Amino acid sequence: MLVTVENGRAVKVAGDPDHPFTQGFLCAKVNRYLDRTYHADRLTTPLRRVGAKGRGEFVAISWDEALDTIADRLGTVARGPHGPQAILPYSYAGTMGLLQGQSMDRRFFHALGASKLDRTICSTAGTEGMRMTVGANMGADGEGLPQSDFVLLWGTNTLTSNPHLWPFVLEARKNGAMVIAIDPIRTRTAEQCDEWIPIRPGTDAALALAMMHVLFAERLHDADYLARYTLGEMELRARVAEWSPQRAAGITGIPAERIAELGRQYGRAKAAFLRVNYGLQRHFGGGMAMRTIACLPAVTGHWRRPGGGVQLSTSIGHRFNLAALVREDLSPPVRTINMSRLGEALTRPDAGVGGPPVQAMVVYNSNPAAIAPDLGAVRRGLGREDLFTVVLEHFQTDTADWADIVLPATTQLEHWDVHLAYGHYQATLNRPSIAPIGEALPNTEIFRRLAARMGLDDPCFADDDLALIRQSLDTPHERMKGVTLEALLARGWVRLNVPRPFLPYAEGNFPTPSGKCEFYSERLERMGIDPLPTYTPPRELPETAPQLAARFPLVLISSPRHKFLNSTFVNVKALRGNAEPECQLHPADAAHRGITDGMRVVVHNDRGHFTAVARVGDSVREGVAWAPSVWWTKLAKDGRNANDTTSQGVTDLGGGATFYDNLVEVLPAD
Ligand SMILES: Nc1nc2c(c(=O)[nH]1)N[C@H]1C(S)=C(S)[C@@H](COP(=O)(O)OP(=O)(O)OC[C@H]3O[C@@H](n4cnc5c(=O)[nH]c(N)nc54)[C@H](O)[C@@H]3O)O[C@H]1N2
Ligand SMILES: Nc1nc2c(c(=O)[nH]1)N[C@H]1C(S)=C(S)[C@@H](COP(=O)(O)OP(=O)(O)OC[C@H]3O[C@@H](n4cnc5c(=O)[nH]c(N)nc54)[C@H](O)[C@@H]3O)O[C@H]1N2
Ligand SMILES: [Mo]
Repeated sequence: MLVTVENGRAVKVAGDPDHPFTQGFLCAKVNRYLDRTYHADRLTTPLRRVGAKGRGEFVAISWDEALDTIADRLGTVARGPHGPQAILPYSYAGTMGLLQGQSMDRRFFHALGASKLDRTICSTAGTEGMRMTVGANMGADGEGLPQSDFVLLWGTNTLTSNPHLWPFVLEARKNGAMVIAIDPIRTRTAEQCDEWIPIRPGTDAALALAMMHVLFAERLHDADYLARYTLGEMELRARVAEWSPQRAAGITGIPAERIAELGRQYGRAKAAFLRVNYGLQRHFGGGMAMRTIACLPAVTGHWRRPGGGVQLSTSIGHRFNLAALVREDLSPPVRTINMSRLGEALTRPDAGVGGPPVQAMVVYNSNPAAIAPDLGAVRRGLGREDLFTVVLEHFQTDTADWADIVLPATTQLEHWDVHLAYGHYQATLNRPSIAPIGEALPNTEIFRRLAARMGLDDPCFADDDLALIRQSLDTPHERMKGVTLEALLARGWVRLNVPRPFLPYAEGNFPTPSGKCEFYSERLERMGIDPLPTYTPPRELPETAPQLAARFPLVLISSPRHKFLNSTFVNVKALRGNAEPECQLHPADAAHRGITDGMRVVVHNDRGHFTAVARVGDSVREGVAWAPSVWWTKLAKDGRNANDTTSQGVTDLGGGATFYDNLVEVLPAD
């Protein structure tokens, strides 16, 4: 992102035309980054709560008073009967910068002996799925996509959540590739594809198994690649023999003919690109689904060629020295709390979390009162009078309303950072372009000052932000060769030391225990999980939970609204417009509930409810409802959002959140 500054004020943000992947344009949201940075509601001073919890009534205080209050209270908790593990950090994706998201903050909590947080809310199921099959969450290079002859956009709303990939998709299509979307929703992406395959939610593994059935049955496999670079071919063949297209049709809702043809199209292609994204792993069987899909390119040998393979992420390709940043060695052995079960951790510590109750929580880069599942439980927890809550924020969010102390943080225009990428192989420097707004401070500086206040005297707390950047780059890893501060300062980004396009598994080299693509996984076997690819159904589908489905027959998917970034940008008027929370329904589902387009509806299940405006059309599969998310609850008429209905259940692998494994009923609000 290039920022133009005049007299100390940023006046324009634009994409960098020289960047090989983002190619000179910004997404719909970040285009409005100035509206957000200079928003009249930016927090400019520390605040102390004066009203009841959750009311959002605060007065301005000085940094000294704020930091003294926090140090005093955290110190009291740490020295108390439950010890420092009663303190919980809570952070995720508000910024994904390594400095502002995982450096001083982690050092601070580690040295304090606070509980650790398992950051599962987005990607751990898929990450583990990839790890079990190919060894790491590192896949095909999007810059090779133009050379692909068959593109499957599988559980990804590319035009919304990954728009920079789109020009590469268009180039592949210009070169003759067919582009197909596999999604329960006809998203704006699916609309632009050659075909939309409306799959039943959470059933992707069944589709992938049947595709492999066809590949072997019709001899479309690459025998040489299989022999050299894979483990468990015979076992896989036996497994997929059970998965005829007819069987998968009954599960996925896709006609058997279409499944068989998809297997053939895939097998005849020379370099099929599977862009899988995180949508399809937000179901109970998400880890196994990802693992199963990741087997496909090894069956056909597509990893050999540019444009071939599967991409869930490129993040593990980046090898910053995270160990030096987070300094886990400073931490004593402590318990870990799964962030996807925050409601339970705050309200029912004995019910599974174990260890002492959470008495203090420090939230930064996250808005759990909007984005965490089962918001009813989360709000009950945040409302506890005995819980001390600190929130570092740009804005008075849903979560900040529950805080005891709110601290104003800087935005990306105001601080230093470095970033890995999860869709390409360039490392990025974020340099500040303007002075902080008001009294805002970078997260790094806030934790540095807190560490000093609390007497944490390890020399690492004296590192300034540039020192942190140098430490993050100080690594002997081959792929980071050339990624230096000097090179980053010169251009803003540096391509990792990998060929273009990068073909990570062209000649095997899978970072698994066996060094091969593991169709058969001993690691899974040891975990008591099926060692072979299989279909693990969602928890909430009519066939798995018939009694629940009788009362709540629709699967609710609450994936991002085009102009929101999770809960970021929701308060930017230029992006929200006059919109209200919506719920899209298939005409057949709407008709027999007496729902018409524009009608106010209640979406509910046993966990909770929220209201929305109904949108009726055939852009969702029958039996599926779509609530574009993630709304600030305080900007909705009823003070709720889709996460009032989502569950704290976690995935088969990685303990991930299951936002889309969610049965609901939708009724007219009246
Ligand atoms: N504009 C915008 N961009 C974003 C974000 C944002 O909030 N807004 N968030 C960022 C973040 S943190 C992330 S993790 C990514 C998320 O972006 P993606 O990884 O693309 O994930 P989702 O948007 O959750 O879901 C993608 C698609 O999967 C579909 N889907 C849901 N369940 C299933 C299923 O069982 N099978 C299949 N085949 N499809 C399914 C959904 O309908 C949706 O269209 O985007 C990033 N980019
Ligand atoms: N129903 C439903 N729930 C979801 C999702 C969904 O699709 N549907 N998506 C899930 C996913 S994939 C993710 S990743 C999570 C994301 O959820 P979160 O991790 O909470 O991410 P955001 O909502 O984008 O940002 C949270 C806050 O971080 C603040 N922030 C940004 N930069 C900084 C900074 O430098 N310092 C400080 N102190 N604060 C900063 C922003 O102002 C924002 O209010 O939500 C999950 N929840
Ligand atoms: Mo995410």
